[in-house]
Amino acid sequence: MLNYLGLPVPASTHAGEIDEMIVLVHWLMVILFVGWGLFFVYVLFRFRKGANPKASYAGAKGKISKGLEVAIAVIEIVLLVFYAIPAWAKRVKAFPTENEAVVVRVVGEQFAWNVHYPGPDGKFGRTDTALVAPDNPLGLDRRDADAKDDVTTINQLYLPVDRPVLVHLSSKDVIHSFGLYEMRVKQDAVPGLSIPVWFIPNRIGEYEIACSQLCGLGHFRMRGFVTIQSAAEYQKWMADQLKELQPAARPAVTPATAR
Ligand SMILES: [Cu+2]
Repeated sequence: MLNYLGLPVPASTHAGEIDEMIVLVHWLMVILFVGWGLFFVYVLFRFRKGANPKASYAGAKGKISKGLEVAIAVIEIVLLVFYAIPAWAKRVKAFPTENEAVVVRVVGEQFAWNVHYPGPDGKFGRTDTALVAPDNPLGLDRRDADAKDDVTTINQLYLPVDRPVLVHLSSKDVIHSFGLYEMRVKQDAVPGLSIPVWFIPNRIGEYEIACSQLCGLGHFRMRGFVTIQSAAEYQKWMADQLKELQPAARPAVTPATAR
């Protein structure tokens, strides 16, 4: 049934679990839709005016309808208790530790995703709304010791494959929603809150970050990318970013352009 549903490729370790639940819910809905449809047609025929000139006000008395109602309720309880609640419990309880995970801040704004890596020291530098500027959308204070090695990107998240990722999600203005469809991740980004989200990407490739919450006129272009790389490629990317932060590595200003 998975193929018929047209779901995006699963690219995280928990994607299979979510898909399994979606498939089960769809099967239940198919059975209910067909069952109720057939029952409706049967009732139209069975209780037609020609055969029942006088209406019965007592209603159905058979045991089958009661039995069916109970059976459907039981199936729904099973889906909730054995699939939905355990899957959600893992999302909100079984967080990876900051040591084993790649920790990153993602801050939504109208209409972009700002990404903030803590750098080799593992500490996010100080940010201040007073420092927010077109070339510093996160308001990162580069004078802060913890901020010196911080790496920032816009609309582009790089992550290594097969390692837990811990995203601290926030927003600068309105409610956005961080949607990684292939990773079966979706979480609202709320101003004033830092909401943790975690997942383990397990498929190398380039995917989209979609804003899944109508957040303003430019909502349609609030689109970022997440690139899942091998551990070596990710290390290299990070090393390149850190190199760019070194003042010495910046291209020297020639006297001609300095004027
Ligand atoms: Cu948005």
